[in-house]
Amino acid sequence: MALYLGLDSSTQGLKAVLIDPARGEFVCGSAVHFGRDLPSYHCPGGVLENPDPLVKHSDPMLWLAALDLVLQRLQDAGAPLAQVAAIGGAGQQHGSVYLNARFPAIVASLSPGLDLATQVAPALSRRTSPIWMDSSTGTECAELTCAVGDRLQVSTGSPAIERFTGPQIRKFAKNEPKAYGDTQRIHLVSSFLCSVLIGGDAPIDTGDGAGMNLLNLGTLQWDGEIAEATAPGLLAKLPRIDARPSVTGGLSPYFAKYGLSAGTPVATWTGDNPASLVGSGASRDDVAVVSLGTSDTFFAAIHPYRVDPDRFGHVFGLPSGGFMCLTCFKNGSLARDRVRAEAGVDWDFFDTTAFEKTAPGNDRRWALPWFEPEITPLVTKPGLRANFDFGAAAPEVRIRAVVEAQAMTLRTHSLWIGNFKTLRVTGGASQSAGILQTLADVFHATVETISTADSAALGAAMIAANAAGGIPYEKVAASFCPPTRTIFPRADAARVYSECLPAFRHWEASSQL
Ligand code: XUL
Repeated sequence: MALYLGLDSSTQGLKAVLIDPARGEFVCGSAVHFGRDLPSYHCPGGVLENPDPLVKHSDPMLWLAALDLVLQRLQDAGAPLAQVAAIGGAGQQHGSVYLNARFPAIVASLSPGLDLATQVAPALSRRTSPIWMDSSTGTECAELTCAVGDRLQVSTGSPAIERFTGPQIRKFAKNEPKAYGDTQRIHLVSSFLCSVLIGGDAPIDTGDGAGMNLLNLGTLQWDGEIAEATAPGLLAKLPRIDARPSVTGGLSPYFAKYGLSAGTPVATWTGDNPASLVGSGASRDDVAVVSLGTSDTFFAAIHPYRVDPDRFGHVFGLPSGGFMCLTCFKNGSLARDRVRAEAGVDWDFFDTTAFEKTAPGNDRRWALPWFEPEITPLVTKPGLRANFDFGAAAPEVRIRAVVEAQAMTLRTHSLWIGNFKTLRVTGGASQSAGILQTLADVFHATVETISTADSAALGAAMIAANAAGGIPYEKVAASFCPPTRTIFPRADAARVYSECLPAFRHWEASSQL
């Protein structure tokens, strides 16, 4: 029996799923929550505290501690890890790990008697990792735009973006030149964890690599001119590119302590969004995915290659071939949770009761929960925006105002990707009946969910099955991603939203400052 293990190192935790493609069955899964399970790293929500709301870093050793713990949990639960035929993985996008000259020797000789974090810590040339939530590189983005011009977006799929790795590296090289000089290798979260698994230097795939403002999507290689404009000597510090995830190495003997076999093929890791597209069974270009996690993202496979005229969205490589477009919203599940908690209600109320007690359109009361500086649209001064007295309103009015506004902002900023008749909704909030119906009505589209909300971990397992087992994506998707729920748009509600969209867009634009 050949089983495939998929891992997803996301913002708030690490998830694992084990699948059996021959039987079309999920075997088991496990998860680690960074804040609850590893409190000694002081990263509740996956982020270190910082007085500057624009700076968001995490501790890369936390991700390694979580890798040890999730494998330990799988072993303790009796998961048949000896039957794992290959491992795949996904990581939160854009986050970067800075490593010194000792990294290759350290990962090549990991001792099973010690944990990963203790052994790998001396290989860091920068103790913390900027992650995708960081918006502190406005100056560096302006400098890169000035140096490279419009070619940056045309060649890399995105204009200079604050959270993207290139501007982050530029800021580090400018502010800490000595530590930058000591850095021999800069990995993404995905390629860092993959390197530790194989005990070597893993490549970066084009799905995650395109989130760096450094990869030329025409050649599928690093763009030397852009790399040099970003930071001196950067090209030599970047791993190689794997144009399409393939088997990149064998599992380090360190992991035999969890019952996995040394030498098990490991596929090149990718970003959580490209993996999620694969794991949602949406590699076709007539289906878009709405992923409702720490970030809310809207993405779809695209043909032919095109970039966002409004300069918010991105183009990434797609692990199953070709390209995908994506628009990302920073205030996703954490913002919804804060609105729920401040309204003093439970999730049943948020997901269902609030929508039974109010009507679609909410009398045009909208609220955008920009508690953190927002990415789409660009908002640097955080704070909730509402066009009514939010604090004085009933919980159900506040909740509908937030859910409808989030659905309308998703619609507004995804139009460049296309007008889709089918949306696959994934991520934690895909369990919410109120959110699903609102998305169906606002997009005037059929909304589908699949059996797992962990589509990135599933996608990672599917990538491993394809890369190592040669199993076609369509075949695994047919077993693991059929729709389990279908929600249809309601004509009356869809009309209400179509009528208020122009006014909403006007209000959203005027609320950015
Ligand atoms: C995508 C993005 C986020 C992260 C975290 O561009 O920044 O979705 O991948 O999930």
